[in-house]
Amino acid sequence: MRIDIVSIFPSFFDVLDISLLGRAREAGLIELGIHDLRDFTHDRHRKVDDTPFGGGAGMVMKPEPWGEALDSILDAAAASTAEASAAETPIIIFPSPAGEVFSQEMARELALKPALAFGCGRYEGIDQRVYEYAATRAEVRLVSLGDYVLNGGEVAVMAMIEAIGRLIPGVVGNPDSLVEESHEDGLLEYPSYTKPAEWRGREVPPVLTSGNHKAIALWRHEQQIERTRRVRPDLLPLHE
Ligand code: 6GU
Repeated sequence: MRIDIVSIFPSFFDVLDISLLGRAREAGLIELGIHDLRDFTHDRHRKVDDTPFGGGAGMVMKPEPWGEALDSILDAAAASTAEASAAETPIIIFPSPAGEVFSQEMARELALKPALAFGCGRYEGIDQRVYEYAATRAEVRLVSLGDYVLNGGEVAVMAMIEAIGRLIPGVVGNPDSLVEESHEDGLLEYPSYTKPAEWRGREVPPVLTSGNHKAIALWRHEQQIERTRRVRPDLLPLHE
């Protein structure tokens, strides 16, 4: 998968060099392009924001640098896949608290795409015409992490890339480890234990050391239901 990111803090994404996603990049499973929005300005101060028309607090990101940044990414994608036409056109994702809420289901859907491009806004947002222009060239989605406010899209994009990246085939070494996790089956995950069987006076639930695989599977499922009912009852109607 090809992933492009536009941000005024490109070094924020240096951490993608390490850990699981760093290895996936070395293995050629993920190709990453990080772009500094200020490289698409032409003034001495590399200005990317301005005051809002109509007044109000805060600054709005100017459309011109965004237009050039998006053109650069989309033109490069088109050139590299001239024969495959629209197949490799990235889905453009703008992290935004005003977007649809990110989910495991969305991560699964996006992990199947050949290319994604993330546009990280700062300040009070990006000039609305940028979203409209982007939508003339590609599929555009506004995506939120949840009902709280971050200063900019960078942290949200990091979270999305980690959730999506680990679902790309080959990125996680043992794919079995992907299935028994919170949210994969719509429930929270069951509690896990490892050795020693007793630690600081606390014993592992006896069923786990019984060797009875059917009883273990049943116990784990009951734990999932109980935990989900207690912490996230909103998830349960799917299962009852
Ligand atoms: Cl995606 N961006 C910002 N700025 N704030 C958020 C968010 C995104 N998701 C939740 N809060």
